[in-house]
Amino acid sequence: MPTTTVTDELIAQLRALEAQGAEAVGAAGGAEPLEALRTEYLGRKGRLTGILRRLGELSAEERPVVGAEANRVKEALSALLDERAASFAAAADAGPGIDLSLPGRGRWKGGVHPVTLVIDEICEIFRDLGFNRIAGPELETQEYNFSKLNFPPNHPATDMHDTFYVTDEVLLRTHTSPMQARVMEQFAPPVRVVVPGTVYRRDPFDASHAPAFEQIEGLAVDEGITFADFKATISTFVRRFFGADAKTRFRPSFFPFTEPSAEVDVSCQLCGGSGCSACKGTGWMEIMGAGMVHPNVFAAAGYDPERYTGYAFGMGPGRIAMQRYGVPDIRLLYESDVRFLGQFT
Ligand code: 2U9
Repeated sequence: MPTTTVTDELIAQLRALEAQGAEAVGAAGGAEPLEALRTEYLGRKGRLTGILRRLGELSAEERPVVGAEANRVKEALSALLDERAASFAAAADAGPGIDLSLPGRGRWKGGVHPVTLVIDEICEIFRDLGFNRIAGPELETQEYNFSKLNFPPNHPATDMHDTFYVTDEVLLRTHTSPMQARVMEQFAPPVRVVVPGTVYRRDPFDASHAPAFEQIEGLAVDEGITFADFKATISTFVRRFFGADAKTRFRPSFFPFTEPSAEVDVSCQLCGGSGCSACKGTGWMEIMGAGMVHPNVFAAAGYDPERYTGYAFGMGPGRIAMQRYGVPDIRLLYESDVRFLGQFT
């Protein structure tokens, strides 16, 4: 059996020191404990020096062998200590109070606003029914917003209390209908368009009113379009949007730009029509106003009212989004609170 020499013993001790030192450096929690390790292992009174005290027991031939190994271990540990110290220094430069053990932050993912979701879905259904999606200007003239749509000159909607005027003639559109008048002036029938967009009214900002909100209007004009076409198109839309079991109800109404006019209800999505608090016990939810385009509106746009007929409708996608997603206060739609909006991603 080979006898263990002092040389073997010292080299074994140096290698054990290297392994322990490497492990301790890896486990160090910060710059200060790291510097304490440097002193403990490589300092003047440190553990490496402790091992080298026994060099005197070696012969002149053996001493350089152990000395060379001691230098290698010293350089290896020194490099590990320097490397780790540099990484602590870089973290400290990045800012105070950084806790490297914290898990990474989740990345915020943008979502689609619930009103945009509803607008896109409605426009896609009407696209399948042959309607083009268009947009128009938010600044409009009194003429296109009111006069060309058969509003009488002193209609209450034209009042300063109801409409944001920029000048006597220019205003923030109160509905998307002016764009439909512009479409009729530009294109000969047949016309089928849906116009989503933001509209403005001087309403107080409360749980059920907003001074700016979204609207989608539709217009179909051709020879021979009847009220039956209108009812069939809207009933098809209702079944596609609200579900195959949804029922549609048409009630007489009045708008300056349509004659006859109607309001459209859909059977309540919560109670199925039996009556609940959401539909105030009626079993129905109002979703749109509509009607056959008034002959005066055709005449103002340059369409022959004797030749062409058509229907138009308007709805509020914000209100529909509130019904669909159970949003109790319209202000939630416009406050850009990511805790609310994040639910729609
Ligand atoms: C032209 C001719 C007729 C569009 C119509 C309504 C009835 C209507 C409201 C629903 C809720 C607006 O968002 S809302 O506040 N709209 O009741 N809109 S008929 O009629 C037109 C439009 C353009 C040239």
